Amino acid sequence: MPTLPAPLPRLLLLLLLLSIYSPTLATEFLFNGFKEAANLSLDASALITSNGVLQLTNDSKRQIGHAFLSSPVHMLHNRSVAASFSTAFVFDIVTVNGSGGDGLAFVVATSKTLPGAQNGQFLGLLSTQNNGNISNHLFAIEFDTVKAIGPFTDIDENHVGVDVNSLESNVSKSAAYYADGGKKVSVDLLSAQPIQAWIDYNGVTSILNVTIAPLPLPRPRRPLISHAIDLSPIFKEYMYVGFSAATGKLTSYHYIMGWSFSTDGVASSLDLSQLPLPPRQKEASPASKASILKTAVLSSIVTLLFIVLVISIFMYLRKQAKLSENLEDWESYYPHRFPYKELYKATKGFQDTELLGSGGFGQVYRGTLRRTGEVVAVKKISSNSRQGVREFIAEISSLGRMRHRNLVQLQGWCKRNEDLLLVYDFMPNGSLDAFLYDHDKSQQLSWNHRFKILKDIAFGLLYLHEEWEQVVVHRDIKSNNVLLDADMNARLGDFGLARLHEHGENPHTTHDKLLEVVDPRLGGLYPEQEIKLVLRLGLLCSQSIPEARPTMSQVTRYLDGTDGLTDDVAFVFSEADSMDLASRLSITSSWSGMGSRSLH
Ligand SMILES: *[C@@H]1O[C@H](CO)[C@@H](O)[C@H](O)[C@H]1NC(C)=O
Ligand SMILES: *[C@@H]1O[C@H](CO)[C@@H](O)[C@H](O)[C@H]1NC(C)=O
Ligand SMILES: *[C@@H]1O[C@H](CO)[C@@H](O)[C@H](O)[C@H]1NC(C)=O
Ligand SMILES: *[C@@H]1O[C@H](CO)[C@@H](O)[C@H](O)[C@H]1NC(C)=O
Ligand SMILES: *[C@@H]1O[C@H](CO)[C@@H](O)[C@H](O)[C@H]1NC(C)=O
Ligand SMILES: *[C@@H]1O[C@H](CO)[C@@H](O)[C@H](O)[C@H]1NC(C)=O
Ligand SMILES: *[C@H]1O[C@@H](CO)[C@H](O)[C@@H](O)[C@@H]1NC(C)=O
Repeated sequence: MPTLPAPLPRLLLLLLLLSIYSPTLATEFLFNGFKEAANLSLDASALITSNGVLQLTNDSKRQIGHAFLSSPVHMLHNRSVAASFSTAFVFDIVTVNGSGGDGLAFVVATSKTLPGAQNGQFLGLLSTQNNGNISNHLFAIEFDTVKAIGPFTDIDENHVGVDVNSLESNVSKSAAYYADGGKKVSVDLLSAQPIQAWIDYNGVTSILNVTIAPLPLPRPRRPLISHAIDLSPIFKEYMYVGFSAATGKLTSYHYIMGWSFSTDGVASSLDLSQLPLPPRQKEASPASKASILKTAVLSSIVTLLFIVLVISIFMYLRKQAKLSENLEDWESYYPHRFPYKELYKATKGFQDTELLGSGGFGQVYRGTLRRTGEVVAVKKISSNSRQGVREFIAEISSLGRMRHRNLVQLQGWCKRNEDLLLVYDFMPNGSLDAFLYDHDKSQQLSWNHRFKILKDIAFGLLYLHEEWEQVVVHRDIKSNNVLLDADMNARLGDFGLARLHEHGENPHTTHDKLLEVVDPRLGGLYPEQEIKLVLRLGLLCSQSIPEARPTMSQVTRYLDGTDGLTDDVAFVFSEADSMDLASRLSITSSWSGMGSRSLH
């Protein structure tokens, strides 16, 4: 019987034993994106996006996201010595809502779910219950974007730390890398730019190195953290490797785009060109939509305010330009000139509400002078002829010196482009025509009043014709040029304007409407002698030949009874005139005649 050679079963046994204790226990993997990685265990808010990005948290508050390699990794050799390991990964922290929180960590732990772990500053790793307990067997490299202040303390709100069983880091450094020249360059974890991290541990020398650099920089030679630490008491034989992230009151999206790991030498380099990009604002949450809306509304308001401001400035400048004085040289030589701005303000911008009336020469506005509070009447004359304005102003400014109780006092003048503005004392009782033709008011006007008004006007004309230093011809005496002051004294207005009108057509020199010879509204209540006097005087002043008319001093003497006007006075009328005698007897035409006496 042949027998099997003895060495064969022993060899088989040896091969079997070798296969059990062989170094095939080493783990090595490379994920350039997580599209095909069915080997990750995701927990809580963690998910893989459609394009293969591992999203640990979204930007909702108080979340935890865990992602661990499904199968455990052998981390302790000979049941006592921590295995060397090397890992590299690319992460991206994207903050939508303002300041980000809380952070993410690379974790080596005994559990894939880390039960009881808290969000916020605990990063989904530990809790107040077990923080610092040596039975945790937890190792983590934290990338922390919030500065914790109790129950453990962080150095700042942008750091990398080494954690053993506790969030109180054994060592932590502000996020940075060493450039080749040795210069330390800080890295903003919340920059929303992808950052690569390298973690290397040598189980023989017990040196742990942590290095970071923003993409696409190559691995810096000098690590940010190089720390001697024996992980043998921390690790158990089999551990889970993966990531944890959490949000608190502050939030961020925490993304991992690629991950390489090895317990057998240096981890393979990630192929940066293959890494998926995290979704940008495309996946905007309702919250961020709200903030985009808020920004839009805010910027609209700011834009609107800006436009309003620009328009206001424009309007202001335009108004200033409108009100600015543009004086011709000669204007400043003449006295009694008002600035246009003052009159513009006094009349509220020549508003219709301030319009007192309009007549042949232009509109009259009520105005209140800001300086004195005095009420004035501003006559706005739109002169259609520029020539003669200077001469007119020369005359007008001298009229400003006239003072007579039966003249409406001229306070001053202002020239504005084509417009001439004359400022007069305000006459509270308005013009005589209103009294004559307004039925209610005419009742108040007794014969005595009327006779007094006649005498007042006669004295006003006497002053213009004979008492003032130069002869001023009115030429437009009519009831709407006779104004009544507060005490019902009659005052003559518009004197001196006739010259201005020589250049243009006088649109309203009317011979107003014929009155009955005696106004029936007087109801027969008048002294016959006075009526006769006035009628005769009217006829006298209307005679065709000016020389035959009485002078104003004679007229006033007749009126106040100093001279008697006899019944047998002879009138000189042309044939045409005599046909129209009735109209000459009206009071208005008698005033017109009075005004024309000194034409010769
Ligand atoms: C993932 O799981 C599959 C099937 O279980 C296995 O073939 C593959 O090696 C695993 N990959 C890693 C990296 O563990
Ligand atoms: C974030 O994830 C959590 C957990 O999956 C979910 O309840 C929440 O609605 C998500 N928030 C947003 C804004 O997507
Ligand atoms: C994000 O901001 C919005 C608007 O300020 C707020 O309503 C929402 O709660 C914030 N979300 C988080 C997770 O902080
Ligand atoms: C494990 O123990 C054996 C025997 O004691 C030793 O030869 C070997 O080097 C150890 N391995 C490690 C990784 O320490
Ligand atoms: C540490 O955790 C263990 C296991 O949960 C527990 O029995 C022990 O009391 C804890 N120690 C402290 C100091 O909390
Ligand atoms: C850690 O960094 C130091 C300094 O650059 C280096 O000498 C050492 O080899 C590194 N160790 C590992 C495990 O990468
Ligand atoms: C971190 O290292 C571990 C293992 O060496 C120690 O047990 C801890 O006390 C230490 N923690 C800190 C905060 O230094």
